[in-house]
Amino acid sequence: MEKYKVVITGRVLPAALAALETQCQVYRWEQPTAPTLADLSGWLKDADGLFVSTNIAVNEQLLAAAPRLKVIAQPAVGYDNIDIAACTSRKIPFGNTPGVLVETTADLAFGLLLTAARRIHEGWDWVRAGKWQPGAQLPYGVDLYGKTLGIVGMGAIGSAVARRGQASGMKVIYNNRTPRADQADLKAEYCTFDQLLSEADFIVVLTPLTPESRGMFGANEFAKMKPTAYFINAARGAVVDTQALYNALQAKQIAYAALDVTDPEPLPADHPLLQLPNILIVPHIGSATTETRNRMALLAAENLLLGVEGKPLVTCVNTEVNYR
Ligand code: 8YV
Repeated sequence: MEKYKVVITGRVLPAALAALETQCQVYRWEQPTAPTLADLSGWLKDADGLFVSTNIAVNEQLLAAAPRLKVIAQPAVGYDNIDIAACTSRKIPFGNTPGVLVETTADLAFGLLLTAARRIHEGWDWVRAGKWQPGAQLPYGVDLYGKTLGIVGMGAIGSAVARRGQASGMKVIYNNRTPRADQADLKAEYCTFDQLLSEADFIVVLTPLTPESRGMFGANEFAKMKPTAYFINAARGAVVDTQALYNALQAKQIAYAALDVTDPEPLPADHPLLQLPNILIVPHIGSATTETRNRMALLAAENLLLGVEGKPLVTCVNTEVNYR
């Protein structure tokens, strides 16, 4: 029996690769930089499946180069790089990996908040630099207890961050496209975006990147925040106007930022954000634990294998074209 042909856009964890290779002929981009469409088009022309392990734009142009494509899978919950409408009009189901990364990503988002608030990273730098001397004092951090945590984007990860905030004695408010009736047990209060901006001591952004959310944090929004506000972004860099964030931090219009995601990514080593004293940045590691990355890769591989066979994907975004 002829094997299904699958294109993988970059690195993939061994267990997922092994799963794919049981039933598929795999063509994998092995260079460290992301492939261009031209790099992949020779393989795409007779590919049955596309496994997007390195972030590339999946758009009409790419789909046109892949006339046989039956499924696309990506080991991530976010899919702002995928033109879902284009996939749907070609009747290609797209599978992401929600669920399996929720607690891990919430840990990182809340970890960033706690690290910034208590200056854990600065303390470590300080000790290592030999500054822990009699009489010397690292500048104080701020308490979480009794403060207001404002969550923008109350999906599964937002709810998991809310639980962490409540365990630390914080009041939780949130803004979402629609109030979440199922969040009653969390005792998180729905509020308008403007109210959240002006009332929260810590703002955690977990909203997906969409045309509506792109640049939703700009100069006007930072101006509405408290001068003591901490701004944490674990969503996508482009939800924020980077220049406006830089200006707000430099002018001390807000107190601190902690970012897992930036625009651009990767952040160049000479980027102005890195010169600021009141910022903490980590390199998009929200889901980056061994256990979670394995779960994500295996779920994406499962979706891919189901899709090439014309069977329903486990986690499909455009459910209207999922196989039945
Ligand atoms: C991914 C993420 O691992 O799931 C997401 O949307 O941002 C991360 O968990 C990252 O996009 C790399 O695939």
